[in-house]
Amino acid sequence: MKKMRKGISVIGVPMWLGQTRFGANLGPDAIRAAGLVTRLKGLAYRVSDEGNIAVGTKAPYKRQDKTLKNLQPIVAASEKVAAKVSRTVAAGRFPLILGGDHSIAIGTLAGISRHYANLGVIWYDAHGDLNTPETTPSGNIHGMPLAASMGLGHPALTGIGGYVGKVKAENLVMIGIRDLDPGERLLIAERKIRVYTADDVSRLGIAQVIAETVDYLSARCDGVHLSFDLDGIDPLEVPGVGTPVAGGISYSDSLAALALLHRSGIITSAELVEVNPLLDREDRTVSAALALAGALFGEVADSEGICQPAAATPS
Ligand code: HAR
Ligand code: MN
Ligand code: MN
Ligand code: MN
Repeated sequence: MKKMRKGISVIGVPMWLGQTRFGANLGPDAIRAAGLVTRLKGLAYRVSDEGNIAVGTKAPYKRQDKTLKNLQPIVAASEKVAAKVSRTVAAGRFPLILGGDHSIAIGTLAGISRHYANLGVIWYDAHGDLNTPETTPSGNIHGMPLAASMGLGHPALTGIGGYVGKVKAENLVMIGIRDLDPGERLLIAERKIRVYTADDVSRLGIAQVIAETVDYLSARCDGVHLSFDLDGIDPLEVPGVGTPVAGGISYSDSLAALALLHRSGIITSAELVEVNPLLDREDRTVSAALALAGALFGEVADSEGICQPAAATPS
C-alpha cells in the first residue's frame, strides 16, 4: 500500500450540472479562499494548486427530463477530469479533488482506477449514489456516480476514460448512508456491498467503523480513494449542501474518521464534494471541508498525545 507523504495536487471541478441547484460550482474556489493550500503546506506537504477543470456552465436539461439531466456536458467534463487525475497519479502525486457535485466522481475514479488492480473506495455520504437511468427518482447524475463506476448505467457514463468497471463491489465501503432509493437497496443486497449507516456509526463508534474499514480494504486493495460527500455529516453542523438528510454523522466523528485514515496510511487519493457556499451559514461547510482536509493530511493525528487541542476549528 502506498503512503500519503508525497506531493499533493489540488484539482478543482466546479460542476453543478449533476443536480439542479446552482452553487456547488463555487465550492472549489470557496475552499481555496478559506486557505486550503497554506494549511496543507503548513503540514509540510509540497502542494501545487492545479486550478479548475473547465466545466460547461449551460444546463441544457428540461424540467420534465427524469432520466439523465445534462448528460452531454457531464460526459465532456468527466473525460477532462479523468485525464487530469490520471496524469497526477502517474506523476506520483496525491490527487485532492474539490467539487463540485458528486457526479465528478465518475471522472476521478476513471482517472485513478486505471493505476490500480484493486482500487478500494470509501464512499462517505448520506446517499448511495447507486442509481441508474432505470432507478433514478430525479434524473440527477450526482445520484449515479458509484453505479456508473461499477459499470451500471448509461454507456456514456460507464465508459468514461475508455474502459468500463472502475470499482468492484467487494472493494467498496460505504459510511454514513441513510437515504437510499429502492433500486439502490436492491443493488447493495445483490452485490453484498459493505455499508455502515449513520446509525451503525453511533452504535459501533467511529473508531471501530474506521478500524474495520481499514482492515477490510488493506487486505484486498492496492490503493484507496476517499470520496467524501459533505452531506454525510449532519446538516445541522454542515448546512451548505444541496440534498441534506437529517441524522448524519457528527462533525467531530467525521474529523476523527479522517485523522484515523491518515494514521492508517491507506488513502492514496481523495475528493471533497457537494459543498454549496450559497447554501452555507457562517462558512460552516467550507470551514469543515478545510478542517477535514487538514485531518486527512495529519493535522489532528500529529498533535495527538501532546495535550494540544485538535485543529477542529479552522483559523
Ligand atoms: N438518491 C437521490 C437521487 O438519485 C438523491 C441523490 C443525492 N445525491 C447526492 N450525492 N447528493 O450523494 O436523486
Ligand atoms: Mn454523494
Ligand atoms: Mn483498476
Ligand atoms: Mn450525498
